[in-house]
Amino acid sequence: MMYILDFVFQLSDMGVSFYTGVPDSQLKPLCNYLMDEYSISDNHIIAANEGNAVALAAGHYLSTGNIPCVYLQNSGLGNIINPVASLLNDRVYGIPCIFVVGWRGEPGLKDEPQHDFQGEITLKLLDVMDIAYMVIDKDTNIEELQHKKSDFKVLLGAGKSVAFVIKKGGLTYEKKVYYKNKHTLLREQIIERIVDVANEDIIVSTTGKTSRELFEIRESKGQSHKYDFLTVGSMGHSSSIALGIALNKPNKRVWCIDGDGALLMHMGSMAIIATKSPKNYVHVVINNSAHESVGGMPTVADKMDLVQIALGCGYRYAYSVDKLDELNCVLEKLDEGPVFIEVKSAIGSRADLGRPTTTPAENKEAFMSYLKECD
Ligand SMILES: Cc1ncc(C[n+]2csc(CCOP(=O)(O)OP(=O)(O)O)c2C)c(N)n1
Repeated sequence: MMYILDFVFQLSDMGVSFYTGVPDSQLKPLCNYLMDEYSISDNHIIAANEGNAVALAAGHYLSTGNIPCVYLQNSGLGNIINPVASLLNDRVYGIPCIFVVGWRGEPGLKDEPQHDFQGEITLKLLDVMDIAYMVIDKDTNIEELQHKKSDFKVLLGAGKSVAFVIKKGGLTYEKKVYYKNKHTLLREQIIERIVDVANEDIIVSTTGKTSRELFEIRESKGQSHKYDFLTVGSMGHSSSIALGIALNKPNKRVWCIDGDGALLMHMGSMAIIATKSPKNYVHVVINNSAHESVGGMPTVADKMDLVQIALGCGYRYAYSVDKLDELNCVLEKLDEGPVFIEVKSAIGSRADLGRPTTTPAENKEAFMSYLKECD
C-alpha cells in the first residue's frame, strides 16, 4: 500500500507537474488528493474522456517539454488506444506520458460483470500499446517504485509512455474530500418519477449508480426489469443505444436516462440523435455536475447551457428543471421528440444502494423479448 504523497513525489521526480484524466473509484486517493491540492487548475484538469486527456497531455508536453500524467479507470483504456497509437507512439511523435490506471476486475477478485473481461485484458492492452507498466498493490513499497523509476525514466527519455497499474488498496489517502452542489433533488427521486410516467415505455439507463437505482426502484415497486436496458459499462453510450432502439421501435417511446459525465464523454451523439430526429425519443440528463458514482469529482456541466446545446443540435424541445414540480410539469406535457430534459440534482445516494442481482445476459434476454412485443 502506498501513501499518495509518496507516490506523487515519485511522479514529480519523473517530471510530472500536470495531471489530467477521468475519475475512478479505485483511484479515489489520487483523485481526491489532486482535487485537494490543485482543485481544477493549470495543474489538474478532469477531461471529458480518457482519449481527450491523452491529447490534452500531449499539448501540455509539446508546449512545456514536461512529462504529463493521465489517470483513468481501466474501462477507459479503449478510449486512449487511438491517441496512444497514432499520436504518442514513438513511431509517430514519440510523446512521453505517465499513465495511472485503476485496475477494476483484476483476476482473482470478484467485481461487477462489466469489469470482468476488461480486467482480464488490462495488462495485455498495455503490452499491445507498447506501454511498460508496474503493478502497485497493497504490498508494494517505495523502494520497489524507486527501482522501477530508473527504468521508466530511460523509456520516457526515448519518447515512450509508461503506466502504473493500481490494484485495489494500492494507494491510500487518509483525508476525506466532500463534494456538494446547491441542488436538492435526489437522482433516485428523479428516476422514480420517470419510471412512473414512462409506464410501459422503454428505458435505457447510464453507467454507474443510475442503473443501480433504476434496478432497485423496479424491485421496490414489484415491477419487471424487462422495460430497462442497464448500460452497466460503456460509459457515454446509453443515448446512442437508445437511438438505435428508438429508430427500430417507432411506436414506443424510448427514454435515455443519462448522467452529465456520461453525456460529456461522448457528446457528439447528441448531434446524431437530434438530426435523426426520432419522435419517440426522450433524453433526460440528470445533472449533478459530478462523477458521483466514482466519488463525486466535478464535471464542467454546471458551467454549460445544456438546453442551448440540445436546441443547437436540433432537438425539438429542450428543458432545464431543478424542482420536482417543474419536472412533473415537463413530463405531463411531453410532446413529439426528440425531447431533451436536464434535471439538476444533488450529489449523493443511499449508503445501502445495491447492485443488479440479475446478470447482463438475463437483462438482455428479457429486454429483447419485450422489444419483440413492441411493434
Ligand atoms: C470509459 C469509462 N471511464 C470511466 C469510467 C468510470 N465511471 C463509472 S461511472 C462514472 C461517473 C459517471 O458520471 P455521471 O455520468 O455524471 O453520473 P453520476 O455518477 O454522477 O450519476 C465513471 C467516471 C467508466 N465506467 N468508463
